[in-house]
Amino acid sequence: RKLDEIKRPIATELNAFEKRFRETMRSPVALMDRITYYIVRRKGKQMRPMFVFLSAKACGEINDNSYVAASLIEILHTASLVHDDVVDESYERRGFFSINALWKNKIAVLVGDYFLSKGLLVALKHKQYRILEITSTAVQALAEGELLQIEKARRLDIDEAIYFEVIRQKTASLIAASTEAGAASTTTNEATLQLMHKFGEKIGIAFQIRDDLFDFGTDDVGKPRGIDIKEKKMTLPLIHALNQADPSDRRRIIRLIKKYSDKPEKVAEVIRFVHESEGLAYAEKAMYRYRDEAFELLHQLPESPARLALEELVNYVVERKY
Ligand code: 2DE
Ligand code: MG
Ligand code: MG
Ligand code: MG
Ligand code: MG
Repeated sequence: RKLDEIKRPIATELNAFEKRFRETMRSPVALMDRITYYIVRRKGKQMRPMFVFLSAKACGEINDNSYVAASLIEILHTASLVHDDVVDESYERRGFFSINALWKNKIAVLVGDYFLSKGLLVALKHKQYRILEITSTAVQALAEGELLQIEKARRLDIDEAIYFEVIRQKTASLIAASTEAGAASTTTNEATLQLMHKFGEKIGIAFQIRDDLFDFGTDDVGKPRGIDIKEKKMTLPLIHALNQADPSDRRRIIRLIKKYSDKPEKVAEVIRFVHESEGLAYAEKAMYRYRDEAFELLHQLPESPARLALEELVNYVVERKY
């Protein structure tokens, strides 16, 4: 099903959220306001607010605190992407120029800092300490994941275990915080919160595996290919392909990534190598395993329209084309 249909049980809330979010983000500093406007106009698919509200609804009645959770998550997500593009020296985001591309690193760093503090203050203002704890824990994991990734990318010594650790921290932690914080806005049952955290973590891992598959252009539409290889980012399809290769192929491919990852024809050769191995099928299988584990957790909640929509959102995450 399409995203709009999945949104249906929370359509009113999402619309109200968007308005509130724009208000929250206002700043007396004109430059800040201009950049915020630029970002808000190019918003993504709003998957994280969807996870927050659907999780809230699947565990209780949506209330003001659900909006606090959604705002906080969306602000932190935005901050993390602004900083991520600085870290990755990436000049494009969602098909548009990134903040660092338009305003340079100095400003992008400050914008990210501003959003981060703004987000934390939203939770404090409403005295939502549990939600503040959940999200702050996620931000810490984001930064740790990024650092771990950089540390390992330098030596290309990423094995499967490290790969999963990196994506658990840099991507899954924030989706886990979305489902958990959403739930925390409507229930205080710690067992449920733990369940919703694990549920989000499984989705997040599946989400990142799908994203990493895009880089090899398994589907004809969507994202540009080979960016991760260019950045020497070792992702699951490649890691598996290298594990299966004989030593001479392995050395040849590693050398290409190490020395020639700025040459498009060499990147294409690495992509071809992964296509000719079992790398893509292997990563897809892993992704579906995480999806199934997410479903198993979700099915411990009582049946409801929100639970059903969450299930469809999970399917959307793994089947999406961009
Ligand atoms: C995206 O990974 C991961 C983003 C996490 C970034 C977190 C940082 C810590 P990708 P894409 C920088 C700072 C956090 C704050 C300020 C809240 O693989 O392809 O680079 O979307 O993803 O660029
Ligand atoms: Mg990036
Ligand atoms: Mg990054
Ligand atoms: Mg990517
Ligand atoms: Mg991405």
